[in-house]
Amino acid sequence: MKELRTKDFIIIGTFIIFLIFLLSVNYKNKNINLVSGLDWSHFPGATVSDRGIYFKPLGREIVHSDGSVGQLNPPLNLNSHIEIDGDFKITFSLSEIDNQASFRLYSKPPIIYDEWRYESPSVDINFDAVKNIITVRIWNGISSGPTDMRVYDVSIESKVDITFEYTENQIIFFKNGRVLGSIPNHDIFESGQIWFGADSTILGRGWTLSKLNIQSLNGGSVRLIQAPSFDLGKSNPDSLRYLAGINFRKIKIGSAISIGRLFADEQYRNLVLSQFSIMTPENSMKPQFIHPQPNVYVFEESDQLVDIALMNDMKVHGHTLVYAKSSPLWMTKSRREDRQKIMVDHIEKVVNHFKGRVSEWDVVNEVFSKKNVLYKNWGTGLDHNIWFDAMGENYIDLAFETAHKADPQAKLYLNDYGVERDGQHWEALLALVKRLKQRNVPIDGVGFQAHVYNDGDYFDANQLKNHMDVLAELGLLVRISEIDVTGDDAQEQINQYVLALDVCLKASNCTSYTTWGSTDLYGSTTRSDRYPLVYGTSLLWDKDMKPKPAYKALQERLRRSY
Ligand code: 9MR
Repeated sequence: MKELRTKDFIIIGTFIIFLIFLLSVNYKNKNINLVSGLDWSHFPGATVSDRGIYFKPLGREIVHSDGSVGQLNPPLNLNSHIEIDGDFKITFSLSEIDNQASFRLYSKPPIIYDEWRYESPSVDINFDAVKNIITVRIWNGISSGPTDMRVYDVSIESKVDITFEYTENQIIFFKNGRVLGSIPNHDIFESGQIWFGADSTILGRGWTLSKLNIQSLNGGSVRLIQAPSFDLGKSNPDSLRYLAGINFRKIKIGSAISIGRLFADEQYRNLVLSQFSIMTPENSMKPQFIHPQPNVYVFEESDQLVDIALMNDMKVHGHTLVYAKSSPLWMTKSRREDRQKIMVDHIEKVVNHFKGRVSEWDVVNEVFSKKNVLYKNWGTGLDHNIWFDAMGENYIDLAFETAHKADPQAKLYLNDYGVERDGQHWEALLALVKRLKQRNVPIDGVGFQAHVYNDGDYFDANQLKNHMDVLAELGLLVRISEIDVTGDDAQEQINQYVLALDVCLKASNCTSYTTWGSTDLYGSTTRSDRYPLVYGTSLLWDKDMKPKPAYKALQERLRRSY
Protein backbone atom coordinates (compact mmCIF):
# COMPACT_ATOMS: atom_id res chain seq x y z
CA MET A 1 0.00 0.00 0.00
CA LYS A 2 1.23 3.41 -0.95
CA GLU A 3 2.38 5.44 2.07
CA LEU A 4 0.40 8.54 2.95
CA ARG A 5 2.25 11.72 2.16
CA THR A 6 2.10 15.06 4.00
CA LYS A 7 -0.09 16.47 1.20
CA ASP A 8 -2.64 13.69 1.80
CA PHE A 9 -2.68 14.43 5.52
CA ILE A 10 -3.39 18.09 4.80
CA ILE A 11 -6.25 17.18 2.45
CA ILE A 12 -7.79 14.68 4.91
CA GLY A 13 -7.27 17.09 7.84
CA THR A 14 -8.95 19.96 5.99
CA PHE A 15 -11.83 17.70 5.04
CA ILE A 16 -12.34 16.61 8.69
CA ILE A 17 -12.24 20.23 9.93
CA PHE A 18 -14.78 21.19 7.24
CA LEU A 19 -17.03 18.30 8.32
CA ILE A 20 -16.85 19.36 11.99
CA PHE A 21 -17.66 22.94 10.94
CA LEU A 22 -20.66 21.76 8.91
CA LEU A 23 -21.90 19.60 11.78
CA SER A 24 -21.57 22.41 14.33
CA VAL A 25 -23.36 24.90 12.08
CA ASN A 26 -26.06 22.37 11.55
CA TYR A 27 -26.22 21.61 15.28
CA LYS A 28 -26.55 25.30 16.16
CA ASN A 29 -29.15 26.05 13.54
CA LYS A 30 -31.21 22.95 13.45
CA ASN A 31 -34.88 23.01 14.14
CA ILE A 32 -35.10 21.96 17.78
CA ASN A 33 -38.12 20.15 19.16
CA LEU A 34 -38.69 21.73 22.57
CA VAL A 35 -41.54 19.51 23.69
CA SER A 36 -39.04 16.70 24.03
CA GLY A 37 -35.90 18.85 24.24
CA LEU A 38 -36.72 21.00 27.27
CA ASP A 39 -37.11 19.38 30.69
CA TRP A 40 -40.78 19.92 31.59
CA SER A 41 -40.82 17.37 34.40
CA HIS A 42 -40.44 20.01 37.15
CA PHE A 43 -42.77 22.61 35.67
CA PRO A 44 -45.40 23.48 38.32
CA GLY A 45 -48.69 21.86 37.40
CA ALA A 46 -47.45 20.26 34.13
CA THR A 47 -48.00 16.68 33.00
CA VAL A 48 -45.96 15.27 30.14
CA SER A 49 -47.59 12.67 27.86
CA ASP A 50 -47.43 11.63 24.18
CA ARG A 51 -50.06 14.28 23.47
CA GLY A 52 -47.67 17.01 24.65
CA ILE A 53 -47.47 18.98 27.86
CA TYR A 54 -50.67 19.62 29.74
CA PHE A 55 -50.69 22.71 31.98
CA LYS A 56 -53.13 22.74 34.83
CA PRO A 57 -54.21 26.21 36.02
CA LEU A 58 -52.45 27.27 39.23
CA GLY A 59 -54.02 30.68 39.83
CA ARG A 60 -50.89 31.95 41.54
CA GLU A 61 -50.76 35.66 42.31
CA ILE A 62 -48.85 37.84 44.72
CA VAL A 63 -51.00 38.89 47.66
CA HIS A 64 -49.67 41.85 49.64
CA SER A 65 -49.55 41.79 53.43
CA ASP A 66 -52.56 44.15 53.53
CA GLY A 67 -54.57 41.59 51.55
CA SER A 68 -54.53 43.45 48.23
CA VAL A 69 -53.56 41.52 45.13
CA GLY A 70 -50.43 42.43 43.21
CA GLN A 71 -49.07 40.89 40.03
CA LEU A 72 -49.91 37.47 38.70
CA ASN A 73 -47.13 35.04 39.48
CA PRO A 74 -47.29 32.33 36.81
CA PRO A 75 -44.56 29.67 36.65
CA LEU A 76 -41.85 29.20 34.05
CA ASN A 77 -39.54 26.41 33.04
CA LEU A 78 -36.41 27.01 35.12
CA ASN A 79 -34.83 23.70 34.22
CA SER A 80 -33.93 24.41 30.64
CA HIS A 81 -33.92 27.31 28.25
CA ILE A 82 -32.59 28.43 24.86
CA GLU A 83 -29.61 30.54 23.93
CA ILE A 84 -30.10 32.57 20.77
CA ASP A 85 -27.97 34.72 18.57
CA GLY A 86 -29.78 36.73 15.90
CA ASP A 87 -33.18 36.08 14.39
CA PHE A 88 -35.30 33.03 15.11
CA LYS A 89 -38.69 31.49 14.58
CA ILE A 90 -40.79 29.61 17.13
CA THR A 91 -43.72 27.47 16.05
CA PHE A 92 -46.11 26.05 18.58
CA SER A 93 -49.50 24.35 18.71
CA LEU A 94 -52.03 24.60 21.47
CA SER A 95 -54.80 22.10 21.86
CA GLU A 96 -57.63 21.31 24.27
CA ILE A 97 -57.78 24.95 25.43
CA ASP A 98 -60.42 25.06 28.12
CA ASN A 99 -61.47 28.68 28.54
CA GLN A 100 -58.06 30.31 28.18
CA ALA A 101 -54.34 29.64 27.68
CA SER A 102 -51.28 31.79 28.07
CA PHE A 103 -47.84 31.07 26.66
CA ARG A 104 -45.03 33.41 27.65
CA LEU A 105 -41.46 33.83 26.46
CA TYR A 106 -39.09 35.50 28.93
CA SER A 107 -35.63 36.94 28.33
CA LYS A 108 -34.73 36.00 31.92
CA PRO A 109 -36.64 34.54 34.87
CA PRO A 110 -38.39 37.35 36.80
CA ILE A 111 -37.10 38.10 40.30
CA ILE A 112 -39.49 37.72 43.21
CA TYR A 113 -38.76 40.67 45.48
CA ASP A 114 -40.56 41.89 48.54
CA GLU A 115 -44.16 41.36 47.46
CA TRP A 116 -43.59 42.21 43.84
CA ARG A 117 -42.18 40.53 40.81
CA TYR A 118 -39.49 42.29 38.81
CA GLU A 119 -40.71 41.64 35.29
CA SER A 120 -37.91 40.94 32.86
CA PRO A 121 -38.49 41.70 29.16
CA SER A 122 -40.99 39.14 27.91
CA VAL A 123 -43.91 38.51 25.57
CA ASP A 124 -47.15 36.80 26.55
CA ILE A 125 -49.56 35.37 24.01
CA ASN A 126 -52.97 34.78 25.51
CA PHE A 127 -55.70 32.71 23.84
CA ASP A 128 -59.24 33.35 25.04
CA ALA A 129 -61.46 30.58 23.72
CA VAL A 130 -64.60 32.14 25.20
CA LYS A 131 -64.25 35.61 23.67
CA ASN A 132 -62.34 34.30 20.65
CA ILE A 133 -59.45 36.71 20.90
CA ILE A 134 -55.68 36.49 21.01
CA THR A 135 -53.99 39.15 23.15
CA VAL A 136 -50.27 39.81 22.84
CA ARG A 137 -48.57 41.74 25.64
CA ILE A 138 -44.95 42.87 25.74
CA TRP A 139 -43.01 43.83 28.87
CA ASN A 140 -39.79 45.72 28.17
CA GLY A 141 -38.18 45.43 31.61
CA ILE A 142 -38.81 48.97 32.80
CA SER A 143 -42.16 48.58 34.50
CA SER A 144 -44.41 45.95 36.05
CA GLY A 145 -47.08 46.52 33.43
CA PRO A 146 -46.88 45.69 29.71
CA THR A 147 -45.54 48.36 27.41
CA ASP A 148 -47.32 47.17 24.29
CA MET A 149 -50.54 45.24 23.81
CA ARG A 150 -52.43 44.02 20.71
CA VAL A 151 -55.76 42.26 20.53
CA TYR A 152 -56.74 40.09 17.56
CA ASP A 153 -60.30 38.90 16.94
CA VAL A 154 -59.98 35.37 15.65
CA SER A 155 -61.65 32.06 16.24
CA ILE A 156 -59.88 29.79 18.68
CA GLU A 157 -60.35 26.27 17.34
CA SER A 158 -59.61 23.06 19.23
CA LYS A 159 -56.08 23.21 17.84
CA VAL A 160 -54.24 26.43 17.06
CA ASP A 161 -50.88 26.67 15.26
CA ILE A 162 -48.86 29.80 15.88
CA THR A 163 -45.61 30.98 14.36
CA PHE A 164 -43.64 33.68 16.08
CA GLU A 165 -40.94 35.22 13.90
CA TYR A 166 -38.46 37.43 15.73
CA THR A 167 -36.27 39.57 13.50
CA GLU A 168 -34.07 42.59 13.97
CA ASN A 169 -36.89 45.05 14.54
CA GLN A 170 -40.20 43.25 14.64
CA ILE A 171 -42.16 40.22 15.67
CA ILE A 172 -44.54 38.75 13.11
CA PHE A 173 -47.29 36.38 14.26
CA PHE A 174 -48.93 33.79 12.04
CA LYS A 175 -52.00 31.81 12.97
CA ASN A 176 -52.59 28.59 11.08
CA GLY A 177 -50.13 29.81 8.43
CA ARG A 178 -51.72 33.25 7.89
CA VAL A 179 -50.29 36.55 9.13
CA LEU A 180 -52.04 37.71 12.28
CA GLY A 181 -50.07 40.92 12.79
CA SER A 182 -46.71 42.41 13.58
CA ILE A 183 -45.34 44.33 16.56
CA PRO A 184 -42.04 46.18 17.15
CA ASN A 185 -39.82 43.75 19.02
CA HIS A 186 -38.90 46.21 21.82
CA ASP A 187 -35.50 44.42 21.94
CA ILE A 188 -36.95 41.92 24.35
CA PHE A 189 -34.46 39.16 23.66
CA GLU A 190 -31.27 41.19 23.93
CA SER A 191 -30.21 38.91 26.80
CA GLY A 192 -29.65 36.18 24.18
CA GLN A 193 -31.88 33.80 26.14
CA ILE A 194 -35.45 32.54 25.98
CA TRP A 195 -37.22 30.93 28.95
CA PHE A 196 -40.72 29.47 28.59
CA GLY A 197 -43.73 30.04 30.84
CA ALA A 198 -47.33 28.84 30.74
CA ASP A 199 -50.47 29.66 32.63
CA SER A 200 -54.25 29.71 32.35
CA THR A 201 -57.30 30.89 34.23
CA ILE A 202 -58.68 28.86 37.10
CA LEU A 203 -62.08 29.20 35.39
CA GLY A 204 -60.95 26.50 32.97
CA ARG A 205 -59.15 23.17 33.11
CA GLY A 206 -55.97 24.29 31.35
CA TRP A 207 -54.51 23.44 27.95
CA THR A 208 -51.97 21.29 26.12
CA LEU A 209 -48.86 22.35 24.26
CA SER A 210 -48.70 19.75 21.53
CA LYS A 211 -45.82 21.18 19.55
CA LEU A 212 -42.99 23.62 20.25
CA ASN A 213 -40.09 24.13 17.85
CA ILE A 214 -37.42 26.76 17.50
CA GLN A 215 -35.32 27.47 14.44
CA SER A 216 -32.73 30.15 13.73
CA LEU A 217 -33.30 32.55 10.84
CA ASN A 218 -31.07 34.67 8.63
CA GLY A 219 -27.77 33.18 9.81
CA GLY A 220 -28.54 33.31 13.55
CA SER A 221 -28.14 30.38 15.92
CA VAL A 222 -30.17 28.65 18.64
CA ARG A 223 -28.90 26.31 21.34
CA LEU A 224 -30.58 24.22 24.03
CA ILE A 225 -29.31 24.78 27.60
CA GLN A 226 -30.14 22.17 30.21
CA ALA A 227 -30.17 22.66 33.99
CA PRO A 228 -26.77 23.40 35.52
CA SER A 229 -25.11 21.04 37.94
CA PHE A 230 -26.06 21.73 41.53
CA ASP A 231 -23.78 19.15 43.01
CA LEU A 232 -21.01 21.57 43.81
CA GLY A 233 -19.13 19.18 46.06
CA LYS A 234 -16.85 22.07 47.00
CA SER A 235 -15.51 22.53 50.45
CA ASN A 236 -14.19 26.02 50.68
CA PRO A 237 -12.14 26.38 53.90
CA ASP A 238 -13.01 30.09 54.06
CA SER A 239 -16.75 29.58 53.80
CA LEU A 240 -19.05 30.36 56.68
CA ARG A 241 -20.36 26.79 56.69
CA TYR A 242 -16.88 25.31 56.91
CA LEU A 243 -15.80 27.69 59.67
CA ALA A 244 -19.01 27.06 61.61
CA GLY A 245 -18.40 23.33 61.20
CA ILE A 246 -14.99 23.49 62.82
CA ASN A 247 -16.09 25.90 65.54
CA PHE A 248 -16.69 23.98 68.78
CA ARG A 249 -20.39 24.98 68.86
CA LYS A 250 -21.07 23.44 65.41
CA ILE A 251 -24.10 25.66 64.75
CA LYS A 252 -25.52 25.76 61.22
CA ILE A 253 -25.06 28.91 59.15
CA GLY A 254 -27.84 29.62 56.72
CA SER A 255 -29.48 31.88 54.23
CA ALA A 256 -32.91 32.47 52.74
CA ILE A 257 -32.62 31.11 49.21
CA SER A 258 -34.80 31.62 46.17
CA ILE A 259 -35.29 28.97 43.51
CA GLY A 260 -35.37 31.25 40.46
CA ARG A 261 -31.98 32.76 41.18
CA LEU A 262 -30.38 29.35 41.76
CA PHE A 263 -31.19 28.38 38.20
CA ALA A 264 -30.69 31.73 36.52
CA ASP A 265 -27.55 33.10 38.13
CA GLU A 266 -24.38 31.04 38.27
CA GLN A 267 -22.57 33.40 40.62
CA TYR A 268 -25.46 33.31 43.08
CA ARG A 269 -25.60 29.52 42.82
CA ASN A 270 -21.90 29.12 43.56
CA LEU A 271 -22.11 31.57 46.41
CA VAL A 272 -25.05 30.17 48.33
CA LEU A 273 -24.29 26.50 47.78
CA SER A 274 -20.75 26.88 49.03
CA GLN A 275 -21.31 29.26 51.96
CA PHE A 276 -24.23 27.86 53.91
CA SER A 277 -25.16 24.66 55.76
CA ILE A 278 -28.87 25.33 56.27
CA MET A 279 -31.38 26.78 53.82
CA THR A 280 -34.67 28.59 54.37
CA PRO A 281 -36.74 28.75 51.16
CA GLU A 282 -37.37 32.50 50.97
CA ASN A 283 -40.87 32.39 49.52
CA SER A 284 -41.68 29.11 47.78
CA MET A 285 -43.15 27.35 50.85
CA LYS A 286 -45.32 30.26 51.97
CA PRO A 287 -49.05 29.51 51.78
CA GLN A 288 -49.69 31.85 48.82
CA PHE A 289 -46.93 30.19 46.78
CA ILE A 290 -47.39 26.55 47.74
CA HIS A 291 -51.21 26.49 48.04
CA PRO A 292 -52.49 29.21 45.68
CA GLN A 293 -55.99 27.73 45.19
CA PRO A 294 -58.14 25.45 47.38
CA ASN A 295 -57.20 22.27 45.54
CA VAL A 296 -53.88 23.35 44.09
CA TYR A 297 -50.57 22.65 45.78
CA VAL A 298 -47.39 23.77 43.99
CA PHE A 299 -44.67 21.51 45.37
CA GLU A 300 -42.38 21.34 42.33
CA GLU A 301 -40.31 24.44 43.10
CA SER A 302 -39.82 23.67 46.79
CA ASP A 303 -39.09 20.01 45.96
CA GLN A 304 -36.23 21.06 43.73
CA LEU A 305 -34.97 23.53 46.30
CA VAL A 306 -35.00 20.83 48.99
CA ASP A 307 -33.26 18.32 46.69
CA ILE A 308 -30.55 20.85 45.87
CA ALA A 309 -30.03 21.62 49.56
CA LEU A 310 -29.78 17.98 50.58
CA MET A 311 -27.44 17.24 47.67
CA ASN A 312 -25.12 19.88 49.11
CA ASP A 313 -25.40 18.64 52.71
CA MET A 314 -27.56 21.56 53.75
CA LYS A 315 -30.39 21.15 56.22
CA VAL A 316 -33.75 22.66 55.26
CA HIS A 317 -35.70 24.95 57.56
CA GLY A 318 -39.28 25.14 56.23
CA HIS A 319 -40.81 28.61 56.16
CA THR A 320 -43.68 28.87 56.96
CA LEU A 321 -46.82 26.85 57.62
CA VAL A 322 -49.08 29.55 59.04
CA TYR A 323 -48.38 33.14 58.04
CA ALA A 324 -51.56 35.19 57.84
CA LYS A 325 -49.92 37.97 55.82
CA SER A 326 -48.74 35.58 53.15
CA SER A 327 -51.99 33.72 52.66
CA PRO A 328 -53.59 33.31 49.25
CA LEU A 329 -56.77 35.25 48.66
CA TRP A 330 -59.00 32.18 48.87
CA MET A 331 -57.79 31.60 52.46
CA THR A 332 -58.28 35.20 53.55
CA LYS A 333 -61.73 35.25 51.98
CA SER A 334 -62.79 31.86 53.38
CA ARG A 335 -65.72 31.51 55.76
CA ARG A 336 -64.71 31.75 59.39
CA GLU A 337 -66.28 28.39 60.21
CA ASP A 338 -64.20 26.66 57.52
CA ARG A 339 -60.84 28.05 58.60
CA GLN A 340 -59.87 25.46 61.19
CA LYS A 341 -60.21 22.68 58.62
CA ILE A 342 -58.37 24.76 56.01
CA MET A 343 -55.43 25.38 58.34
CA VAL A 344 -55.20 21.79 59.58
CA ASP A 345 -55.45 20.34 56.05
CA HIS A 346 -52.77 22.72 54.81
CA ILE A 347 -50.32 21.86 57.58
CA GLU A 348 -50.93 18.10 57.28
CA LYS A 349 -50.46 18.12 53.54
CA VAL A 350 -47.32 20.29 53.48
CA VAL A 351 -45.53 18.68 56.44
CA ASN A 352 -46.34 15.19 55.16
CA HIS A 353 -45.05 16.04 51.73
CA PHE A 354 -41.62 17.06 53.05
CA LYS A 355 -41.46 14.55 55.89
CA GLY A 356 -37.89 13.36 56.44
CA ARG A 357 -36.46 16.01 54.12
CA VAL A 358 -37.35 19.22 55.94
CA SER A 359 -35.95 18.85 59.43
CA GLU A 360 -37.49 21.92 61.05
CA TRP A 361 -40.41 24.28 60.46
CA ASP A 362 -41.58 27.76 61.27
CA VAL A 363 -45.04 26.63 62.28
CA VAL A 364 -46.40 30.09 62.95
CA ASN A 365 -44.81 33.30 61.78
CA GLU A 366 -45.35 36.84 63.07
CA VAL A 367 -48.32 36.23 65.33
CA PHE A 368 -48.13 39.55 67.21
CA SER A 369 -49.83 42.80 66.38
CA LYS A 370 -48.39 46.22 65.62
CA LYS A 371 -51.28 47.79 67.58
CA ASN A 372 -50.14 48.91 71.04
CA VAL A 373 -53.64 48.72 72.41
CA LEU A 374 -53.65 44.93 72.15
CA TYR A 375 -50.78 44.69 74.66
CA LYS A 376 -52.33 47.05 77.22
CA ASN A 377 -54.32 45.81 80.26
CA TRP A 378 -52.82 42.32 80.18
CA GLY A 379 -53.66 41.88 76.52
CA THR A 380 -51.79 39.05 74.78
CA GLY A 381 -50.67 41.26 71.87
CA LEU A 382 -51.78 38.55 69.43
CA ASP A 383 -52.69 39.88 66.03
CA HIS A 384 -56.36 39.55 65.14
CA ASN A 385 -55.59 37.82 61.86
CA ILE A 386 -57.81 35.42 59.90
CA TRP A 387 -56.77 32.42 62.02
CA PHE A 388 -57.16 34.22 65.35
CA ASP A 389 -60.56 35.52 64.24
CA ALA A 390 -61.73 31.96 63.67
CA MET A 391 -60.09 30.08 66.53
CA GLY A 392 -58.66 32.57 69.02
CA GLU A 393 -55.26 31.72 70.50
CA ASN A 394 -56.04 28.04 70.06
CA TYR A 395 -55.01 28.25 66.40
CA ILE A 396 -51.40 28.33 67.56
CA ASP A 397 -51.80 25.19 69.71
CA LEU A 398 -53.57 23.41 66.90
CA ALA A 399 -50.95 24.38 64.32
CA PHE A 400 -48.12 22.92 66.42
CA GLU A 401 -50.11 19.80 67.30
CA THR A 402 -50.98 19.15 63.66
CA ALA A 403 -47.40 19.65 62.47
CA HIS A 404 -46.08 17.39 65.23
CA LYS A 405 -48.55 14.64 64.37
CA ALA A 406 -47.56 14.85 60.69
CA ASP A 407 -43.81 14.63 61.38
CA PRO A 408 -42.88 13.84 65.00
CA GLN A 409 -39.17 14.14 64.18
CA ALA A 410 -39.29 17.72 62.86
CA LYS A 411 -38.30 20.56 65.20
CA LEU A 412 -41.10 23.10 65.43
CA TYR A 413 -40.50 26.83 65.83
CA LEU A 414 -42.45 30.00 66.44
CA ASN A 415 -40.77 32.77 64.45
CA ASP A 416 -41.07 36.50 65.12
CA TYR A 417 -39.49 39.92 64.82
CA GLY A 418 -38.83 42.67 67.35
CA VAL A 419 -38.21 40.18 70.17
CA GLU A 420 -34.42 40.59 70.40
CA ARG A 421 -34.78 43.59 72.70
CA ASP A 422 -36.76 44.10 75.88
CA GLY A 423 -40.21 45.56 75.40
CA GLN A 424 -43.85 44.63 75.00
CA HIS A 425 -43.24 42.44 71.98
CA TRP A 426 -40.76 40.29 73.87
CA GLU A 427 -42.97 40.19 76.99
CA ALA A 428 -45.90 39.03 74.89
CA LEU A 429 -43.82 36.32 73.22
CA LEU A 430 -42.49 35.03 76.51
CA ALA A 431 -45.97 34.94 78.03
CA LEU A 432 -47.28 33.08 74.98
CA VAL A 433 -44.59 30.39 74.98
CA LYS A 434 -45.10 29.89 78.72
CA ARG A 435 -48.81 29.30 78.10
CA LEU A 436 -48.01 26.93 75.24
CA LYS A 437 -45.59 24.95 77.42
CA GLN A 438 -48.16 24.81 80.20
CA ARG A 439 -50.67 23.36 77.77
CA ASN A 440 -48.09 20.82 76.56
CA VAL A 441 -48.10 22.19 73.04
CA PRO A 442 -45.24 20.51 71.09
CA ILE A 443 -43.17 23.65 70.45
CA ASP A 444 -39.40 23.11 70.21
CA GLY A 445 -38.06 26.59 69.73
CA VAL A 446 -38.24 30.27 68.92
CA GLY A 447 -36.76 32.06 65.92
CA PHE A 448 -35.43 35.60 66.42
CA GLN A 449 -35.77 37.21 63.01
CA ALA A 450 -33.26 39.93 63.93
CA HIS A 451 -34.05 42.35 61.09
CA VAL A 452 -32.27 45.66 61.52
CA TYR A 453 -33.94 48.04 59.10
CA ASN A 454 -32.95 51.27 60.87
CA ASP A 455 -30.82 52.30 63.82
CA GLY A 456 -33.86 52.11 66.12
CA ASP A 457 -33.76 48.32 65.61
CA TYR A 458 -30.18 47.83 66.89
CA PHE A 459 -30.09 45.07 69.46
CA ASP A 460 -28.23 44.75 72.67
CA ALA A 461 -26.03 41.73 73.43
CA ASN A 462 -27.07 41.34 77.08
CA GLN A 463 -30.77 41.53 76.33
CA LEU A 464 -30.56 39.09 73.43
CA LYS A 465 -28.48 36.63 75.47
CA ASN A 466 -30.87 36.95 78.37
CA HIS A 467 -33.87 36.19 76.11
CA MET A 468 -32.16 33.09 74.77
CA ASP A 469 -31.31 31.94 78.31
CA VAL A 470 -34.85 32.47 79.57
CA LEU A 471 -36.13 30.32 76.70
CA ALA A 472 -33.48 27.68 77.47
CA GLU A 473 -34.86 27.46 80.99
CA LEU A 474 -38.24 26.66 79.47
CA GLY A 475 -36.56 23.83 77.53
CA LEU A 476 -36.69 25.68 74.20
CA LEU A 477 -34.21 25.93 71.36
CA VAL A 478 -33.56 29.28 69.68
CA ARG A 479 -32.17 30.44 66.35
CA ILE A 480 -31.27 33.67 64.61
CA SER A 481 -33.65 33.13 61.74
CA GLU A 482 -33.64 36.10 59.33
CA ILE A 483 -30.86 38.55 60.17
CA ASP A 484 -30.14 41.44 57.83
CA VAL A 485 -28.66 44.76 58.90
CA THR A 486 -28.94 48.05 57.09
CA GLY A 487 -25.61 49.26 55.74
CA ASP A 488 -26.39 52.94 56.43
CA ASP A 489 -23.62 52.82 59.00
CA ALA A 490 -20.96 50.38 57.78
CA GLN A 491 -19.39 49.89 61.21
CA GLU A 492 -22.73 49.26 62.90
CA GLN A 493 -23.54 46.74 60.19
CA ILE A 494 -20.43 44.78 61.17
CA ASN A 495 -21.17 45.17 64.89
CA GLN A 496 -24.75 43.96 64.67
CA TYR A 497 -24.03 40.96 62.47
CA VAL A 498 -21.18 39.88 64.77
CA LEU A 499 -23.08 40.62 67.96
CA ALA A 500 -25.93 38.30 67.01
CA LEU A 501 -23.52 35.55 65.98
CA ASP A 502 -21.51 35.97 69.15
CA VAL A 503 -24.63 35.69 71.32
CA CYS A 504 -25.81 32.64 69.38
CA LEU A 505 -22.44 30.92 69.83
CA LYS A 506 -22.55 31.64 73.56
CA ALA A 507 -26.14 30.48 74.07
CA SER A 508 -26.09 26.70 74.43
CA ASN A 509 -29.65 26.38 73.01
CA CYS A 510 -28.93 28.39 69.82
CA THR A 511 -28.90 26.00 66.85
CA SER A 512 -28.37 28.19 63.81
CA TYR A 513 -27.73 31.63 62.41
CA THR A 514 -29.49 32.49 59.14
CA THR A 515 -29.20 35.68 57.10
CA TRP A 516 -32.27 36.84 55.11
CA GLY A 517 -30.62 36.55 51.71
CA SER A 518 -27.00 36.78 50.66
CA THR A 519 -26.45 39.49 48.04
CA ASP A 520 -28.03 42.95 47.85
CA LEU A 521 -28.74 42.17 44.19
CA TYR A 522 -31.69 40.02 45.33
CA GLY A 523 -32.26 41.35 48.84
CA SER A 524 -35.72 41.72 50.33
CA THR A 525 -35.00 45.37 51.17
CA THR A 526 -34.82 46.33 47.48
CA ARG A 527 -37.32 49.18 46.95
CA SER A 528 -40.69 47.89 45.88
CA ASP A 529 -41.83 48.28 42.30
CA ARG A 530 -39.00 50.53 41.12
CA TYR A 531 -37.50 50.20 37.65
CA PRO A 532 -34.52 50.22 37.40
CA LEU A 533 -33.92 48.45 40.70
CA VAL A 534 -33.08 50.46 43.80
CA TYR A 535 -31.03 48.07 45.91
CA GLY A 536 -30.93 47.70 49.67
CA THR A 537 -27.66 47.56 51.59
CA SER A 538 -28.44 44.97 54.26
CA LEU A 539 -26.71 41.77 53.23
CA LEU A 540 -23.21 40.27 53.48
CA TRP A 541 -22.44 40.51 49.76
CA ASP A 542 -23.05 43.69 47.78
CA LYS A 543 -24.99 43.89 44.51
CA ASP A 544 -21.86 42.87 42.58
CA MET A 545 -21.55 39.87 44.89
CA LYS A 546 -18.40 41.19 46.53
CA PRO A 547 -18.11 40.28 50.22
CA LYS A 548 -18.52 43.16 52.65
CA PRO A 549 -16.45 43.73 55.79
CA ALA A 550 -19.31 42.20 57.82
CA TYR A 551 -18.71 38.87 56.05
CA LYS A 552 -15.03 38.95 56.95
CA ALA A 553 -15.93 39.84 60.53
CA LEU A 554 -18.24 36.80 60.75
CA GLN A 555 -15.45 34.58 59.41
CA GLU A 556 -13.12 35.90 62.10
CA ARG A 557 -15.69 35.38 64.82
CA LEU A 558 -16.25 31.78 63.73
CA ARG A 559 -12.50 31.12 63.75
CA ARG A 560 -12.34 32.08 67.42
CA SER A 561 -13.26 29.25 69.74
CA TYR A 562 -14.61 31.13 72.76
O1 9MR B 1 -38.06 38.18 51.58
C1 9MR B 1 -39.44 37.95 51.47
C2 9MR B 1 -40.03 38.71 50.30
O2 9MR B 1 -39.48 38.29 49.07
C3 9MR B 1 -41.55 38.53 50.29
O3 9MR B 1 -42.12 39.32 49.28
C4 9MR B 1 -42.12 38.93 51.65
C5 9MR B 1 -43.63 38.72 51.76
O4 9MR B 1 -43.99 37.35 51.67
O5 9MR B 1 -41.50 38.17 52.66
C6 9MR B 1 -40.13 38.37 52.76
O6 9MR B 1 -39.65 37.59 53.81
C7 9MR B 1 -40.14 37.91 55.12
C8 9MR B 1 -40.30 36.61 55.89
O7 9MR B 1 -41.09 35.71 55.20
C9 9MR B 1 -40.88 36.87 57.27
N1 9MR B 1 -40.16 37.89 57.97
C10 9MR B 1 -39.84 39.12 57.25
C11 9MR B 1 -39.17 38.76 55.93
C12 9MR B 1 -38.63 40.01 55.22
O8 9MR B 1 -39.65 40.87 54.83
